[in-house]
Amino acid sequence: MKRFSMYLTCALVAVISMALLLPCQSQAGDFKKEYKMQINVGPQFYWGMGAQKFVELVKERTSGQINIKPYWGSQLLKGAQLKSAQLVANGVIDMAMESTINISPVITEANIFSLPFFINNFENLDKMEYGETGKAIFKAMDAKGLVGLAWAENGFRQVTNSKLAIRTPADVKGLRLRVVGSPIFIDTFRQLGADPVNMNWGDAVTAFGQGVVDGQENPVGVLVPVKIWTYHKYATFWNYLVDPVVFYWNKKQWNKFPSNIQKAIKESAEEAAIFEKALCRAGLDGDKSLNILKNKFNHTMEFPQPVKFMESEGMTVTFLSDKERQAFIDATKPLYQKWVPKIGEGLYKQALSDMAK
Ligand code: X2X
Repeated sequence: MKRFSMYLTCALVAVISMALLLPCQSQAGDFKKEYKMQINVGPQFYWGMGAQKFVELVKERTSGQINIKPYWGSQLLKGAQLKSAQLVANGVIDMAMESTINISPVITEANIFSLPFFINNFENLDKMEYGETGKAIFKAMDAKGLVGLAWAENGFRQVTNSKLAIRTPADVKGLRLRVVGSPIFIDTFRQLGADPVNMNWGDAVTAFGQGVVDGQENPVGVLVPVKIWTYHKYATFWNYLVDPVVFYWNKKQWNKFPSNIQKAIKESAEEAAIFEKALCRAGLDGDKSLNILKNKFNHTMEFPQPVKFMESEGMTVTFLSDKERQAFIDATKPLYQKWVPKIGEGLYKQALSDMAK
């Protein structure tokens, strides 16, 4: 009798353990049924379209063995976008496709892209990402338990507001602007005399609608899908800084993947990144990105000329002259004293040397 109840207990334990394990293990036993992907925006954004492309490519190239599910709008973080790297590093979330701004609380080096008026154009950005700077940032990520896979993009961030066409630092004074809760953004806008309000993206759009803030800053890949003209009449294209988007995976989990799976996922990330970058740059770099989309991905942009499109929706789009831009450069220069040491003098020099190549 005693032995029988022991068998029964063992059998029960076995059945319960299997029931607990089954939902997350595949038939092969090696892979999860679903890998969770963190992403701060929704599928309608260019960044979201890139995530979608990645998921499809991975599925195809791993013959359905790796299934990634995007959790849009930072659902897994209850909207707290700045926690993405922390939760992927500790394995609560498997992987992410996230902005360098959103990983900056864990990867301080990622603030190199947020130094105001440091990187002026796509060419400089590419030189950094594909050069030593990109490698150094992936190394810093690795040390925190994150494997960087590829560089995608959110884009050069432009400022929009409902009050006036910004041309000078004086125009920004007193403006209540929504920014991401990353300290370098608060510092930059305080330095300019604005009144920055830190808010998660998930709350920001509601805040625009209610007029709680006068303005915000984001790249066209966000401005167009969110129909920013519904809230703000003025946009100033000042390319003041850029946020790349990085595909990254929890390191412990990554290291357990067989090398053919690693290769398939990495190549998918690289290809999705090319697609997504082209979406974000379309109409901003002559025909270059539009041609990549057409020839390589057979994709036609709904709005191939984002600036013209914003104007056709009633926005006043202002481009700064070199002299006007210089006034902003001068006004924000003191921030370098505080932020370059935090980012790392070495990385800063590395970035300058990449850009000079
Ligand atoms: O929060 C933002 O402004 C956004 C959507 O651009 C990022 O996730 C950095």
